[in-house]
Amino acid sequence: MITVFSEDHHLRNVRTELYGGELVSPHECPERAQMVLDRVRSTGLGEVIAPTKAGLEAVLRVHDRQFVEFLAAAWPEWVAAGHRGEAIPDCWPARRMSQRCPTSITGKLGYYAMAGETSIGAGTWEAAQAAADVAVSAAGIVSAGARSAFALCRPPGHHAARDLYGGYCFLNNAAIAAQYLRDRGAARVAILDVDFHHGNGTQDIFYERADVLYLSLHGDPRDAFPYFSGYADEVGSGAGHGYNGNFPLPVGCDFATWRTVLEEALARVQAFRADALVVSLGVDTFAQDPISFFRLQSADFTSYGRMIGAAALPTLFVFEGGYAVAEVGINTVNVLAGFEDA
Ligand code: FKS
Ligand code: ZN
Repeated sequence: MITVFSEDHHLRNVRTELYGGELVSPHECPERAQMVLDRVRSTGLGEVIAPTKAGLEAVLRVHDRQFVEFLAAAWPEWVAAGHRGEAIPDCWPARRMSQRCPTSITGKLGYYAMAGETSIGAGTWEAAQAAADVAVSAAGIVSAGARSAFALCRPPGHHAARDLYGGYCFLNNAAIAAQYLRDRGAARVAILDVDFHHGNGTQDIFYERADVLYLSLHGDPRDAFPYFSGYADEVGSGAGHGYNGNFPLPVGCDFATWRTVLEEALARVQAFRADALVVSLGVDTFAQDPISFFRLQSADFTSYGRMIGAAALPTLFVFEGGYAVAEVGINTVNVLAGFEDA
């Protein structure tokens, strides 16, 4: 399987994440991608190639232009406002407040953020663009006929909606890739989100559409980020009714339970008769993950990679979360190796 990777992910290297009332060193750090790349190489998964710089065309198929312009200008505007720290929102358009976008950069941050932990710094926008390029290039490989490809991108994407960033995400790499596959001729694309967290952004982007099926296994939003999305009764609306499937799972969920639910999700992918599958591949379901509460072991990642492989669809893996840095490469590549083994 070809891996697409850009060194430009290093440009996303902020110092702060708002966590537990403190500014901590971010869980979503450059070492994560390095660990996965090292494991891709040491296991001989396949060739590693750089993306082609695609520009914003594919991004704008999914994201609002004003949102993209906001992301591109956020750091310079924050610096110009004279702030010393990294850019973090501190006021949101909550219930019964105006939903107009302010002129002030602090106001804009609140307008476009779905969460407050994710600092913006120098290079954040450039890295987010590189991640989208990685996803688009990898989607191009699948749409050209490859059985699979791996988009090793960071920052991750599945919390980013048409006009929202947060949860470590800026551009929705998986959604951009899925739309790209649609635009290149796949009539039906399924997105299977196995990250521990619900991909609220991906759900939102495709919520009213029947051509892209979104299915997600994740920590129950009553207990887990993003808290306000991911309930089982969110099934899609309008033409998209029935084309969104959420499987919220409880604290301590082990592989025996998780794999049964994955079987159910894969059966829905088959019933949908998908032409291509995009997997939002986060490995924060791992028992030792520092911010999550499922109990998968490293060998379980190989097992479920085989299950995904057995679906026998052209498959694009898009890297998302996973914060047990020492094992993030092992667990991620276990999924890919299991897939190839199927
Ligand atoms: C819990 C705090 C949660 C934010 C967690 C973000 C998770 C990001 C992710 C992604 F794939 F996008 F990277 N803070 N008390 O893993 O879903
Ligand atoms: Zn996650």
